[in-house]
Amino acid sequence: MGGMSHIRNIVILTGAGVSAESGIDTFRAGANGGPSLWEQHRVEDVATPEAYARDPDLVLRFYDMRRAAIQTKEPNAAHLALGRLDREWARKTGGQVLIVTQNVDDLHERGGAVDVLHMHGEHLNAWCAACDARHRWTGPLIQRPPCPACDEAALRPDIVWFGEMPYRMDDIFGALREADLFVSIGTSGAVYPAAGFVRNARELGARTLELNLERSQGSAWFDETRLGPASELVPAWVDEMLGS
Ligand code: BJW
Repeated sequence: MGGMSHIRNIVILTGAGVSAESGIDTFRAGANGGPSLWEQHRVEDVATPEAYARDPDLVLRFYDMRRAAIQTKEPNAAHLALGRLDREWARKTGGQVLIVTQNVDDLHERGGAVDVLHMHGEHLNAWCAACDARHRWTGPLIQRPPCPACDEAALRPDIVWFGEMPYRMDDIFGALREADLFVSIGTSGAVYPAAGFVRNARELGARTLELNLERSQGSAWFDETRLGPASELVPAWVDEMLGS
């Protein structure tokens, strides 16, 4: 990429493709993003407030299973490279890196990243619908444990479902306004508002780069696209950025 020396502030958007090589399934399979199935249910039918109201046991069972599964997974070379960039970029350039992830696993943190914004929530949090408290939570929720703060049995996964407002949108747009470079890694561009960030970033004057196994739905909005597995593309790009 030319003009690298002008780049100070970087916003990185990550999606399920970054964690795929750690053994965590992506949401949409195939080139045109057909939905993946879980026990005959599309993710669009489990990850909604309506599904939770209709059949809470089904939804809690789904998230209990996935909360347990991520704790058996390890960060891969892409997470480790992004962690290195996050720790070293400010010292090297005086600029800032913000990792905005749609992922609800904790592999960026375990890969050494410091500044991670989880716009779709986190598997390892429970949120109390009665008192609004959040608690780090590694065990199951299906037995309706009481909230440690208010004692109500109203804990739900701290996950942003379809129709709910993603977290910290003001912080994300603040960072996009300051960004010189926007990089999208391993996301299909199927889910809004994240899918629109490339357009927003571009209109706000940032260069835009996509790293993905195959082109995303918003691919035409990127100045540059590199195709391949994240575990190879991301370390190579981070080496370029850090000049190492
Ligand atoms: C690799 C790789 C490798 C594989 N290396 N790459 C009509 C039009 C526009 C919007 C809407 C609409 N109808 C409804 C909406 C809104 C809706 C939406 O977008 N729906 C779409 C289905 C159309 N969005 C919402 O409801 C959001 N809220 C909202 O909009 O509030 C109002 C609002 C508006 C404006 C501003 C602010 C607020 C909430 C969305 C919540 C999403 N939640 C989920 C589930 C939670 C997590 C969980 O249950 O575990 O989040 S859905 C699911 O999709 C998950 C993901 O974060 C998200 C994105 O998926 P992602 O990460 O892109 O994964 P995949 O599987 O789609 O793609 C994987 C990619 O990796 C592919 O590209 C592969 O090529 C690649 N890959 N292996 C590199 N080794």
